[in-house]
Amino acid sequence: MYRLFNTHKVRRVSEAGGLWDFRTQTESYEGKLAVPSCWEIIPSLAAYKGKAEYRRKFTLGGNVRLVFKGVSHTARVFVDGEPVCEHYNAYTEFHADLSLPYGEHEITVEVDNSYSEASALHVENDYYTYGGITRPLLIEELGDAVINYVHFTPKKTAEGWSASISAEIESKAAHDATYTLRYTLAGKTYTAGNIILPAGQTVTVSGEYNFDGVTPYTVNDPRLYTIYAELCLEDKTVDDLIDRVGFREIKVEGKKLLLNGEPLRLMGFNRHEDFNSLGSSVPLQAMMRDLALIKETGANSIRTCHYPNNELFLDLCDEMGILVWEEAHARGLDEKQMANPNFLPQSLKCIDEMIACHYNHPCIFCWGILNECSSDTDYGRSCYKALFDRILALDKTRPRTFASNKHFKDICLDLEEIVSVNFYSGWYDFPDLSAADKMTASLLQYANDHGGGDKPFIVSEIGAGAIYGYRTESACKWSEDRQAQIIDEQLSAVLANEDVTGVFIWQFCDVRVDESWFYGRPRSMNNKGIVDEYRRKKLSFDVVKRHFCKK
Ligand code: ADA
Repeated sequence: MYRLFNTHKVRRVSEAGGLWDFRTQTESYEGKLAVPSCWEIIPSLAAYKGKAEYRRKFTLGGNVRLVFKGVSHTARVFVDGEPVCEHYNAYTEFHADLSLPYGEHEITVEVDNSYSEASALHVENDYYTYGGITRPLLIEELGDAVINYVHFTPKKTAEGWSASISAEIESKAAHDATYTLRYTLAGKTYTAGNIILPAGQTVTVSGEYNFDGVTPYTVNDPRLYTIYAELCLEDKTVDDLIDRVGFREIKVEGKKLLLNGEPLRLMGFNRHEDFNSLGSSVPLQAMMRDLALIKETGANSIRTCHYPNNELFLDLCDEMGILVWEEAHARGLDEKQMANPNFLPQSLKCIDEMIACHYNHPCIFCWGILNECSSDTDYGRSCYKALFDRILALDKTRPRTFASNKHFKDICLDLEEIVSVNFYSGWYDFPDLSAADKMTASLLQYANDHGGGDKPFIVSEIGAGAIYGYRTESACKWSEDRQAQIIDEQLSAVLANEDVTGVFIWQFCDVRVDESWFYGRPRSMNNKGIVDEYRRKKLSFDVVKRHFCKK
């Protein structure tokens, strides 16, 4: 399952999941492997870093699109031995378009999860880069023309709602043709007019449309509408695309973050895609488990630290009215790592792919970049600016932010619409400012004086570690008792400050980290979850619930 709804009626789409032939480059393992999954589910591959190859034969023909929802972290795709595409980054979708004679064809996917100079974003880190075809793989049968995407931008008007809708249409034909594009939404059909599509070209079509009698999307009533786009030749629908949208506007007004004019107070968690022995290939039922627990705490928001998430998870957040800070991939890169010549191109491509595919999700309220990277240096600032500029070029409707740990040395707060800071008073104690209330006030003051004034201020990470099951009267560090105490003090201080627009606890669940992080990461895990990797609640779970549910 790749979405909570069918994305096509006319275009034939099949999931190329199931068992593929699989072998590692070192030949330490040869056999079958499930797609999607992480190869770490095979005991002997639990710590495998390297290349592996997937192979499977399919009977195909005509214009075919292979859609990879996520391969971790580098993929090279071959059909009948011929290279057809390659892609870097585990967390964004890519596709390969083929024109094949009908018959049996062999698809080979070479996957690499090792670290090297070629990989600027997947590096040794405080989360684990798993290996494999970790998200769904689709085979789509195309006609002569394809709707690549439909982007829906709702706008509040005096009468109700309007929206601009833009669609990208790609020709797969050797001849020019003229099509009609139409949208059906909320029981009405809108014709976007005739589209002249030159052979082999791609065109973008935009228009403004009014919608009356629609219900807005809010946290308490997350009303979703299906938009059905059809590309027609004469009166025959030759391609289509189904997506879901919400009538909602996100605005920043001084320190307020507004959803349809109503101020938001975000209370939530940082959540890595990591479900104990399944790794980053988290199935729907496990996503539901996480969201049920998150909802139980009274949280209303999730930060997808530190990369774009599986679209199925975003569909669930849309349905549940859980607001999402989605983030382009990067964590804790210093200036030297940001100077890797692959860093900027890989970061820009991640932003392009993230926004192209996730633009319509009403749950996404902001785009984040470059968590705790080098926002205290001139070169670092030039990178932040380049990435923020790219986001603005692709989406003018959502605020932009980044989670900073540079505190009183940050020189990038003027580049964003929301100021976000990470600190761990009581865990990673800071000299003189160990108390969360003093730290919050000082960081607010610094933001006001350094380009971040009159903007929403989010505490994007705060928390402490605890080993599940370790409880002791001494409440020493790593005990659940101490984690509960620290988070209690942190949330009391942060939520008492009216200038704080939101708080995200670090983190929802314990996750695996690279072994080079073992020092300070017992079990080679990041143990700051309020549940462990098996989603077993720690003492801090009820502390968070008490704060988040406080009226
Ligand atoms: C940082 C970082 C997180 C995690 C956290 C921690 O704030 O953004 O990814 O590493 O620290 O657990 O220390």
